[in-house]
Amino acid sequence: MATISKRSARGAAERSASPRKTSTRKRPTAASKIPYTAEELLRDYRQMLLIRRFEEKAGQLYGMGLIGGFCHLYIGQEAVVVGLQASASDKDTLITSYRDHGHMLACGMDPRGVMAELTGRVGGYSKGKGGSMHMFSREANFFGGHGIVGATVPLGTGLAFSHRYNEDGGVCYCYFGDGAANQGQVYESFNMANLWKLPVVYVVENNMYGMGTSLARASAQTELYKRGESFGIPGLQVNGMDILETRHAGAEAAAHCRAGKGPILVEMKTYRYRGHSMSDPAKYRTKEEVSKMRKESDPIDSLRKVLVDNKMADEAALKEIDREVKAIITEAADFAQQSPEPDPSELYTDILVEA
Ligand SMILES: Cc1ncc(C[n+]2csc(CCOP(=O)(O)OP(=O)(O)O)c2C)c(N)n1
Ligand SMILES: [Mg+2]
Repeated sequence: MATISKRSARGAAERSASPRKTSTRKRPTAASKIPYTAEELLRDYRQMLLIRRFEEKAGQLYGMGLIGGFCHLYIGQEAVVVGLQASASDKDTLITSYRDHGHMLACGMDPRGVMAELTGRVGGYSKGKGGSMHMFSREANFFGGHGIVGATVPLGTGLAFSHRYNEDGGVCYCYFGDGAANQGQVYESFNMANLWKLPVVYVVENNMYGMGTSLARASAQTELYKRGESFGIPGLQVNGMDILETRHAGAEAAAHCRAGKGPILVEMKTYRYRGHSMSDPAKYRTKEEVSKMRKESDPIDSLRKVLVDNKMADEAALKEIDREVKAIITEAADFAQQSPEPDPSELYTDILVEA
């Protein structure tokens, strides 16, 4: 099987002489030494590209007035969820915020159902009644899609409790943002999670901004991977723009939880290229900042280079993947426009009315 490069025998001896313990630390950037097969990395490439093209299409449909309400795009952050999902099992659960389209696709949800929900059509995951921030799939173990900032942390901790209580071997991947990281409910959850040794990977997607406020302006402590320390939760800081790093961190985090060691906190340093939502005037950062990130750190371009440089795929094979992904997205967009709008009688179904 093709690998990027093999770890040296000397390196292996050194590692076994000093056994690694999981503690709060920055992950060293040693991506080129991590072996993955061409098959694994091509899967990552395809997944990241699927998310990128899906989001670009959603942005277009929003611009055409076919998607209403809020729409938060994940463009730039693709390596985070794709790398972590590489270690997930079919028993594991995932919960995230409103910036959720990429997570749904990475969980294996159908792009047609997600896109049709965005356009408010019956073929959508919530029959066109939920929209971007309110989707769910029991089959894919995707538990939303939540508009309330920070709420995914106690909810995800509850999912982890159910894994432990039911002894089903599952792990919950619980995502939240750098802005959410300052909420009190996050720390109440951390306390319980480590007290009860719950199998939860807390993933803080640090994209440097909460709406228009930078992390530095909002946080007294900006090294978010350290936020679990006072509860005894180990933390990892990871380059979330590099799929090799996110994959490796995902494997380590999943192994930690599956070994019964309780929660782990993974800070993914990442970046969103688009605004907070489609209506963001983006006055809080410069165009140069965005274009520098796109040019120097794009996760898809970087992986493409790794694949070509290491002869794991040629340009023709990558072009074929681009073509396949484009066809899937075109089909999803067609489906989302052709699916009918919900019947007005649907206003009275799937809702809880308290007398
Ligand atoms: C409890 C709550 N407070 C405020 C808001 C408004 N709000 C929506 S998104 C957001 C920023 C959150 O930023 P972050 O957690 O960094 O996530 P990102 O949008 O960067 O993915 C805020 C304040 C909300 N939805 N819920
Ligand atoms: Mg943020």
